[in-house]
Amino acid sequence: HALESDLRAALANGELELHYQPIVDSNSGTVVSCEALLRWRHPVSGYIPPSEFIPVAEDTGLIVQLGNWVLNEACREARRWPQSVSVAVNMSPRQFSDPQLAFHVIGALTRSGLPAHRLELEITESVTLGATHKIVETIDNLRQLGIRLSIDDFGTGYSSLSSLRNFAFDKLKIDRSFVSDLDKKAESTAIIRAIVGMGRSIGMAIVVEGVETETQLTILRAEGCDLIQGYIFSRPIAAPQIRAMLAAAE
Ligand code: G
Ligand code: G
Ligand code: MN
Ligand code: NA
Repeated sequence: HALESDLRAALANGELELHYQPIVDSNSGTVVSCEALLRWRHPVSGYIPPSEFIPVAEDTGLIVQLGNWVLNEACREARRWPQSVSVAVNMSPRQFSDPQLAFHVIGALTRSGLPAHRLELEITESVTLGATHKIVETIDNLRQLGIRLSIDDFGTGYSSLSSLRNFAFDKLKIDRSFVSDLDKKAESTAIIRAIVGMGRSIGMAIVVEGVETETQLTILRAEGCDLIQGYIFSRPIAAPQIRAMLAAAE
């Protein structure tokens, strides 16, 4: 694959960057965490979205190296934020087949000095689906260290009910597809209400992604959604900007 060698070069040449999007307490407006999102500026092709290169990285196995870079970079950045703010890192299924995963995560925490409770790992059902005994054990070990676990894109089929039975998640992130028609379809509100009720009853905090309008925010607050992520507060922004935003809010 042509992108594969370019991606290797990108890792070596520092073409990759993490941007961060705040996740905000829906009542107080306080930023509680920021999600790290990969950005790649290719020297010839320009911006390449993660939806294009993450699958290539997964297919070629490069995701392990890439994922470790993300872990290290995200922890190092978060160490500079106020202590009340955590960092959320997206994890690919392939990273969980790496027997060294726990070792890499602990390494990123140790090198950065970030306490474990300020690192959240976001996983989709594709991680939990074929989960072997070994993967379940790895996830348990990570949680015992104090690392938080979120189930991402909940409701899409990549993350759904069966995962909740076998894994203890701290947070449930409702996929943004449920938000876009919130002000038009009563069904969407009913679905969100049901997810919030279920999440609550098994002790998970609820994050809603993709919130763009005041109307959506008002409905979500009324439904008891704790945490909001979306353009209404901020798009994903570069590290210096997120640092400034967090410092200004302190
Ligand atoms: O910002 P947005 O278009 O940027 O992100 C698109 C998708 O790429 C998201 O679904 C997200 O989960 C995925 N993604 C972004 N950064 C990372 C990363 O560091 N690791 C993995 N595995 N996926 C990522
Ligand atoms: O990992 P995940 O699929 O959850 O990544 C979040 C994705 O959602 C990223 O691509 C991010 O840029 C995108 N996103 C975050 N907030 C909004 C929003 O308010 N509207 C839209 N359309 N996309 C968003
Ligand atoms: Mn995510
Ligand atoms: Na998502």
